[in-house]
Amino acid sequence: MEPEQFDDLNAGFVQELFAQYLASPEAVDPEWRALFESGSATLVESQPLVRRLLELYPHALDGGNGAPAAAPAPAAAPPGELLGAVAAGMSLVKAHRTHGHLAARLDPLGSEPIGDPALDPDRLEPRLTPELQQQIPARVLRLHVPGETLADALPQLRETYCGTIAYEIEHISSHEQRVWLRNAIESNRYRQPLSREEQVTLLTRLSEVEGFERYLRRAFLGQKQFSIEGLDVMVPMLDEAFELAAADGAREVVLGMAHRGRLNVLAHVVGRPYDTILREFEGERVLEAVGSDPEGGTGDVKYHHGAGGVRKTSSGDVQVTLTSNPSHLEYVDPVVEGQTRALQTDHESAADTHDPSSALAVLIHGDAAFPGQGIVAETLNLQALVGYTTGGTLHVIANNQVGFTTDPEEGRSTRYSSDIAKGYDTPIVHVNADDAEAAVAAIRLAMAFRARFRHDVVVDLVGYRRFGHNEGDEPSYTQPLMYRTIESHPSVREQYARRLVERGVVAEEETEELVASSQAAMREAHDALKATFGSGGSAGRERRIGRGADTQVETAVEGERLPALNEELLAVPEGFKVHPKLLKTLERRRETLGEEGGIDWAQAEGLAFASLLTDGTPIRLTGQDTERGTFSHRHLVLHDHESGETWTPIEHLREAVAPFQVYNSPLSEMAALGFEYGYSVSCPRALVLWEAQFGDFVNSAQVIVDQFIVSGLSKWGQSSRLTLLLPHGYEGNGPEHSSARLERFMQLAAQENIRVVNCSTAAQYFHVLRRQALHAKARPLVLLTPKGLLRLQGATSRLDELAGGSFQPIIDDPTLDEEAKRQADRLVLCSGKVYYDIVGHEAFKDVEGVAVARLEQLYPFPVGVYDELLSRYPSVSEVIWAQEEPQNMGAWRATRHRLEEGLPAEVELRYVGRPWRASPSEGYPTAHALEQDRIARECLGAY
Ligand SMILES: Cc1ncc(C[n+]2csc(CCOP(=O)(O)OP(=O)(O)O)c2C)c(N)n1
Repeated sequence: MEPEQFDDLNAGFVQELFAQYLASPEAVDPEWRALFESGSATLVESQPLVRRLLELYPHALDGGNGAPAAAPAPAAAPPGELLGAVAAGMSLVKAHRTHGHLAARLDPLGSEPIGDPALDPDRLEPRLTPELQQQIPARVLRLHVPGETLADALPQLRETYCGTIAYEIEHISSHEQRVWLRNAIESNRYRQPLSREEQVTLLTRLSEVEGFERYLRRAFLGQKQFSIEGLDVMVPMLDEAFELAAADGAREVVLGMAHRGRLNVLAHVVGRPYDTILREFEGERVLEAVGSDPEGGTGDVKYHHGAGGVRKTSSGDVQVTLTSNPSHLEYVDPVVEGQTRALQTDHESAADTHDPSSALAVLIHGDAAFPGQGIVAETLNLQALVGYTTGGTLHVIANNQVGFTTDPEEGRSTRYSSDIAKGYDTPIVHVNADDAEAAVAAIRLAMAFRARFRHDVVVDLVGYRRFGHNEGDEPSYTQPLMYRTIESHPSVREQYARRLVERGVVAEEETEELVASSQAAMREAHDALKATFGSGGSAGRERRIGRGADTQVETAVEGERLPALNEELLAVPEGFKVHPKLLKTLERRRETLGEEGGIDWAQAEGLAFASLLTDGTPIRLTGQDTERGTFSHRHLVLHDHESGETWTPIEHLREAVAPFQVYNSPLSEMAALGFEYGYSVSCPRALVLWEAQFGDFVNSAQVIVDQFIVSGLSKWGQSSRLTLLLPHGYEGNGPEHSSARLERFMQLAAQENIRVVNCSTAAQYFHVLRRQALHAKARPLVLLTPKGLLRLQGATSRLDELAGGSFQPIIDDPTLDEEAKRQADRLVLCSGKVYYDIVGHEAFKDVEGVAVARLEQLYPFPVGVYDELLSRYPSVSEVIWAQEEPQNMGAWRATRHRLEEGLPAEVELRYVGRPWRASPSEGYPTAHALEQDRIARECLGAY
């Protein structure tokens, strides 16, 4: 019942009931009790209404039935005043829950919290004097902190909400979650005192963390280590999180983080041996990498490398993966999510099942990067989407209150670094990094919330940065006051040691020994490592990037399988009503298997997918509007025309032995692509495809392309068979819907890091998809896909072209016989849709001596097949490279040397295409048509 409805009721009656409720909540009918209790928050907001009730019935509570005589009042306040006081008390409770964080002691460096007047009982109306507070029963306020009256409870409430932990939970739209959180927070369920053993373990861990950093700093003066100091407690927090994740059923944890504290996390959380880390400081790995091996990977700096390790927990072993990441802050976030999702998914059966408890994603963010980088918001937006959820990510903001040299006031428009997460219904726990036990408690609450609601949660760990941004920086140039404070500020280890000594848990000398032994462990590992120097080295060599001729991949699918699969792809349950217009289109997919052919792109794609699923390749396809297809061609997911129910035939193949996932993605490129990259890395045998709405939009994900997809192999030895479907082609739709920026991928292609394909028939598409899934060597594939060609009759194929044959890197001119080829004077080579513009031109039929071939695989350039092609054309005097992109774009500049290399000296190589342009294409359809016409005529020599 809404509070507004009070007006419609007999207010006197309500008031009487309320008085009864105050005296003894159980005495009131449950329905009314529920009303008062649910109204407790709204009552606070509607104090004027309570006041109005009192104005209307000033004496209603004076004596008689239901007078609040049972209130434990030392000197009972007049009932009217008490009612107002209860409302004010509720206000106070609500203020603590909502704004308590403003008064919390979160800053280890001691800055004063700003506080909030709503937290002050003296500033409420009526003023909540201690006497009044004593008359307000705590349970009426629905408090979970201990105490009989508000007077008893208020200090606890303050300590709970305004101590070294603070909470932001009241923005959450789920009532259930808010109630759960209030209860968990106020009852201190996750903030119980640590046992002696736990306290000693915590101190030991802090000693190891500090010892590690100190040793490195002394041994490798000035080398970058991006010390964790000031946020040391992050390591025991992660320990706790992994322990709790394991207890919740996790067998995998995927961790993403930037430079800050990474080495410490590698050593202590992932379990990378000290000597491996020390070796990198000694420069060993670098020397080997640079060596004499031209095909070696480039490697990466030590604080970008990923690593894996097995952690023992009391609930069993957990595989921990720290994901490799580039310098670009936060871009690893969606990658981690994709990896985690892949690990949570069962790829061994056709049913697409996903168990969020089986793997945990943990993201550690910088306090400047979290609000500053848009990829964070894109990633947060994935959390509850059915195709993307990982059952809640644990976010920890490693908040050292500075970003390089930038102060928070310069770096964000919000009070907290974490504020953006509030928009995603995420609870936020702020904690002072100098209170080690509180930090562990924050993790306990966060992990319990994740386990209960499978939802993201943020822990904002507020600490400081003991040194400069890196070890070469002098921080007091830019933050002089802060660093004056930090200079004399004891470490969290020192503070906790003192606390434990005071509590009598450990002796002073023991705390010293803990530090000494952690330093000794480092020294021992270092000495042992040094002893190996000059002995030929025990370290393994850097990886070589595997190269060599493409192995042949069998992609044909024998006779009967495709028609059978085709039938299944058209099957819907009894009574399911496909849209009548669509039904006609789909039914044509039966006829196309006949002699006449006509298998188009979408049908070829469906058959490629279906055949792979029945052979055991898991498939995941995502992108904006991908279920239907931007160009309304795919229709993998059907919608009942009357009920709106959906049916996805490809998910129901009788003989499928691997799952198929298809999801419309959110309107994101960066996070959406990063997610799929991560998925493909963690499940390398799956065919993972991401489709851009138009190819142009892939540059919204440029960092993922540059920093992960094309260079991950070279930097980190990380391979993937991720496939990018990028609609590309000049069809007069203007500068933005024409180009997938092929030139970018061509520029980024080297050392066989990726494959770039622009195929021109449905059968080629079928074979290249299957090749991509089945190829022994996993590499990302950039596949330019068509728009107009999706339905062009000339680009369709016959069943026998799918059932036989394989992907052709070059398609020779199909209109000429061998003799005509021998006689040809000019060979035009092009790629993709422009082929149809050239051979479809009105002048084509009258042209003689011109052959038109298609380069279907742009990278790796098919050197041998190109040589064979040229050998069939001994008479050509010129070879034309034709493209519809401008000369500074498309494949020309990255392919030219390959084309020239194969040509005899007397044969000229000529460019035909758009001239150098700042923008990919004309804005006006007429101008476009003129350009296409010119390109075709120039190729054909028909002016
Ligand atoms: C996308 C991106 N832009 C700029 C940088 C350069 N950079 C490296 S660290 C840093 C400051 C990061 O501050 P914060 O997120 O608070 O993390 P901290 O270093 O303080 O732990 C900047 C700007 C970067 N690495 N990535």
